[in-house]
Amino acid sequence: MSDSATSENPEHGRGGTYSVKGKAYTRDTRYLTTRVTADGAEGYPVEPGRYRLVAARACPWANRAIIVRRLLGLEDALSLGLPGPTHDERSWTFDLDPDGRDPVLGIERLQEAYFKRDPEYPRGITVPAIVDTTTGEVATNDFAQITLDLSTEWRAHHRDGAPDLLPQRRRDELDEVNRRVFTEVNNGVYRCGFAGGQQAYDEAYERLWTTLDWLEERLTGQRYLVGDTITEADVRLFTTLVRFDPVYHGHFKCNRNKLAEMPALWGYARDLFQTPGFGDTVDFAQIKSHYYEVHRDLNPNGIVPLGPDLSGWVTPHGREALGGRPFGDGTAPGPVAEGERVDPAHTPLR
Ligand SMILES: N[C@@H](CCC(=O)N[C@@H](CS)C(=O)NCC(=O)O)C(=O)O
Repeated sequence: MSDSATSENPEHGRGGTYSVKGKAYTRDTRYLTTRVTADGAEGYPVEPGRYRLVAARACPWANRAIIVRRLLGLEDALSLGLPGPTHDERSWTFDLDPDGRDPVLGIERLQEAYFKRDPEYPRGITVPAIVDTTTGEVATNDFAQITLDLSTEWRAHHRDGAPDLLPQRRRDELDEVNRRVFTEVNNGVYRCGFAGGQQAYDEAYERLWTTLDWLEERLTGQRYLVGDTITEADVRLFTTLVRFDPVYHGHFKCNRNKLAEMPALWGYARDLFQTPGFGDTVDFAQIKSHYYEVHRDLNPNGIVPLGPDLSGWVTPHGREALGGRPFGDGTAPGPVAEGERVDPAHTPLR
């Protein structure tokens, strides 16, 4: 199954993050699939300054887009709107912005941009979403396609030295790894967390750990997931790994091991975390606040745990010994753009 496949599963609700008693969790993968493309064939031509990426730091799917935008140096071409970490059943809100409004879109709730696109929009008001600032409407919320298009359709606006996150000669392997990582890991942790019964949970847990063991083995001998440079596959795995011990291990019951007990995966995750463009997008406080406060069906009193200790994220990982060229023929991104820095109290990076 493609990770942007259409599904007509009647159990899908708004956004898809909920459990149904006795049932396996299924993700709603019906999106606004119009794309922002260089030729504008779908009504949304790439134009620097025209679109706003709305991407909560808390959300793993949105975090992908924030990382790719930064690695490719698209900050000036595509602005970034950051809703706060929590949302109610109606929508994500811009509660971190002055007056509770996104300074570019002028809206309080992301829902307003979805309703501009379709006043009857029936599904989840999800991040990431790319909003057309000329109309105020959501152009796309197809998270899997968004990052691929940032690499390909937005190429003319990449920074000098932007890495090739989708190397053509490795494309088949990349797609295969991405497919497995999506179904078994990115979505696999949700399948554990939102399982509606013991059997569904047991099956989800087995599937998750089968693939985490496969990844542990694969990453023991190689620095990155596909080839010897950072690719889209690393971005996709990283956003799940960085949430693993703070959230998925406890809240989603993915608790055979902590990430920190898987030597290759832990080294790999720390290596990426310490690479410009990865850890500097991660806000651990917002991540914890989102999951523990929003999923009241799993955590009725909304208590946000104080742990775990995050200091390990900045310890030496030794992965350089495996070789690899992080940015291939490109270069690391420069400092984080003004106004986009993660609150220093929410990260161990200094
Ligand atoms: N919509 C996509 C990915 C994006 C997504 O789920 N984002 C979550 C936050 S991590 C969201 O916006 N949820 C709001 C909702 O479900 O109403 C999916 O469910 O596969």
